[in-house]
Amino acid sequence: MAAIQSLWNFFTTDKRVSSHTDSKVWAIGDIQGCYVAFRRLLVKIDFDESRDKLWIAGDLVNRGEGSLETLEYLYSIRDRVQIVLGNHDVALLAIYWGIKKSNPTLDPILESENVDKLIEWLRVQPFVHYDKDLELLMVHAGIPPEFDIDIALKYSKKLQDKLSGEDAPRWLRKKMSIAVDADNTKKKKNRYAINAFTRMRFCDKEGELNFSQKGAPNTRTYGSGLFPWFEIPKRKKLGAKVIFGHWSTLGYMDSDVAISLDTGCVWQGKMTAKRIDIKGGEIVQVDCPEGIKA
Ligand SMILES: [Mn+2]
Repeated sequence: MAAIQSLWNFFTTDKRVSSHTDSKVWAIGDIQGCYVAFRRLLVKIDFDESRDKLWIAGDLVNRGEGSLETLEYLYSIRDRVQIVLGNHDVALLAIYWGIKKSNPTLDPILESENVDKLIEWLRVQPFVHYDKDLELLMVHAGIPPEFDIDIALKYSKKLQDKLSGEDAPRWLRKKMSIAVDADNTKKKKNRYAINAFTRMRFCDKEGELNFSQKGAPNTRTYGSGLFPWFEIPKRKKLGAKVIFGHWSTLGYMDSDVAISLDTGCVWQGKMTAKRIDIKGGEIVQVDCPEGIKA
């Protein structure tokens, strides 16, 4: 019996490990502190911390109960993780620097003995990540229609330098003192770039950001002249597919130009992982019962 049992173990548990000899890269959308679902998703994709890589499309924290645990875990495997900053991650920096008020899901981070270490890691992360070999760009919300890859990376670097620098608290306070929907017409400026990278959903046909709509694109939004940022007719050809999150009402989408990964985990939806190191990589999802009722 014991022999049969060990044979059974070999074909069940061990087989999974032995079949996983190649290094995989997975992209995951907004975690928003849904730590339990996140770890369950990593089990489901058989994530190997010593070999595989994760791309996380921003909004690591806030709203979900496990924001501190999420940040601590990602920090612990930081060599295997590529992240970009989302609006909630920038908000955490603003709270840490006393620019914004905290909330009960972020308080545990601020009260943690590791807070300085975690914030130092977070503040030096980029807004846009580009992998030439995979022909993929990752950003939290989107790439503005008039940006090509070089301009997007240039602005990502400028913003990253600002948040990494000594003057970061003062710089961010100034950026946050202006309403997000005010004065987004001054293109190719830092504020325009940070709003586009971290908050954009719709633009008009000229590519001006519009923050009045948060739902999925529908006949009404198209009828009022608004397009999802990735469908603006005159947008620059990037030569790379854009992986993004932020838009939970859009849900999972894989088009010629972009892959949308925020499937509303924190709103009791799903958390999605997409394998990106091969063409047509699989999609794996878990439910998120710990999320908030929308
Ligand atoms: Mn977001």
